[in-house]
Amino acid sequence: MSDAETLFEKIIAGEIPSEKVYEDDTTYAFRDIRPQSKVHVLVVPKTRYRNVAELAAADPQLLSDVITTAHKVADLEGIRESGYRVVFNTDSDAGQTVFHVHAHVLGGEQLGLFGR
Ligand code: IU
Repeated sequence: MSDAETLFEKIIAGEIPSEKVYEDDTTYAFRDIRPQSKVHVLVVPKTRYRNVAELAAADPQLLSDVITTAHKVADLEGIRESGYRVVFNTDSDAGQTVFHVHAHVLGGEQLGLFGR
């Protein structure tokens, strides 16, 4: 397993420091080190799957937990009313770099359009 694959497991285990926003039995949320918007939080399931497609196929309940945590993060960050975006980058063309599925929660300002 490459460092990129094990990185988020180390963050969840507290072996690599992170700015935790929320944690429960199945998910962990922390601030992205290179924020793309005023609020940029990553939500990861504590069990590793490569991407959201694999997670959806293997454990739909856990995918639901990740989504629920993403919206909880929006509440905690005070952006539920103003709006926010939840994104799963999936494989190469989407620019996925860490192959431990994670939802990006983005907001706190007007976001740009999708695409290139
Ligand atoms: P992607 O969807 O795989 O491209 O997103 C990976 C994100 O993980 C990216 O936004 C990085 O800034 C972020 N990240 C991090 O927060 N902490 C790290 O140690 C590393 C990447 I490496």
